[in-house]
Amino acid sequence: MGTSDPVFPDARAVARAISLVEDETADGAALIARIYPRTGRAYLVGVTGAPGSGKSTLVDRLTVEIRRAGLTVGIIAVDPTSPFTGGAILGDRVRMGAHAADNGVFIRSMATRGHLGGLARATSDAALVLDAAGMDVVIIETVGVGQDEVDIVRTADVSVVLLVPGTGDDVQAIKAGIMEIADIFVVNKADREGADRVVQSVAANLSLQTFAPGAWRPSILKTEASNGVGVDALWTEIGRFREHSQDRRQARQRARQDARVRELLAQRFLEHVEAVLPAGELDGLVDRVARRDLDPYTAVDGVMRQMLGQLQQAGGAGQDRRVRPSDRPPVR
Ligand SMILES: Nc1nc2c(ncn2[C@@H]2O[C@H](COP(=O)(O)OP(=O)(O)O)[C@@H](O)[C@H]2O)c(=O)[nH]1
Ligand SMILES: [Mg+2]
Repeated sequence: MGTSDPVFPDARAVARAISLVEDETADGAALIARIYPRTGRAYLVGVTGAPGSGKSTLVDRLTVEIRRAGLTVGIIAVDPTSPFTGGAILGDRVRMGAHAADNGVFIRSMATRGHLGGLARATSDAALVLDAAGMDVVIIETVGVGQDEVDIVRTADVSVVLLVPGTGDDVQAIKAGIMEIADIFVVNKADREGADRVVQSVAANLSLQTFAPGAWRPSILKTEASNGVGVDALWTEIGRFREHSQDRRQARQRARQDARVRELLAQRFLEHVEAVLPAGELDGLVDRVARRDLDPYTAVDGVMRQMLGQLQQAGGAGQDRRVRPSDRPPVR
């Protein structure tokens, strides 16, 4: 893995870098700034499914398949609840065991809580590190709950959604809005009773959707991850999707960055406000809003005006710095 790369001389350097960006330190931000120009090469695979659906097992098998194709693999597992891995740290060790002698594989578990800028931010920064470290494929494994996690998988280059028989998963997926984000459905544990029913119900649901001519129609595959059955077909299918979606990959990458830039802007602006407002002023505003003394919109507008006033002062005349209406991003 990127042994000639001075930023990441070894796996330990990669691990340290991920810790830096995970904790959202100033050093982490500086690191991202340094490595960003060399990112964008890795192919991002999002894998989601309920706890116990076999994500980790499947990802491990898929990794073997990808290594066989001569590519390097970075794995980010956002799933410390798995009974199989028994917690993040142990999970890393257990899983690294299978690929221990292979420096073309890097596995990292992410805590699901405690990220200042949110889980999606921490995960995509970790993915950038693995990308810059020269990983050809970066797999992000998440439990498909919560908007954060759905977002992570939705904006990957390819989204793989795992379903399993016997859990009403087919119905759940449709409810949770996961149908819309899947590029490839995988019915894992196909050795179990009812796999074909899941396939049929997903197919039935897809048949109700309309697809533009030439648009990708999500495929449905069956796997037995624990036996390695169907995993090669999944890798082939990911390749087929990659071919098919070459033009749209740029758009997805842009969507990923769009979310990141806006999120970061909102967060940094709030940090700025908290740093420059006199101590207690924001809390005072919140108190007034709580007392119904002031409505939240007026409160925020007031703060905005105060901040923009400061910016204009700092920028002197600042006329040419102002955003022209045509330069403004579309309102969302
Ligand atoms: N019967 C069967 N069990 C499987 C299959 N794939 C994974 N498992 C088992 O399901 C359990 C949960 O797997 P794991 O990969 O930890 O699921 P995760 O929580 O989604 O990451 C483990 O005991 C696996 O051995 C499969 O295809 N068939
Ligand atoms: Mg797991």
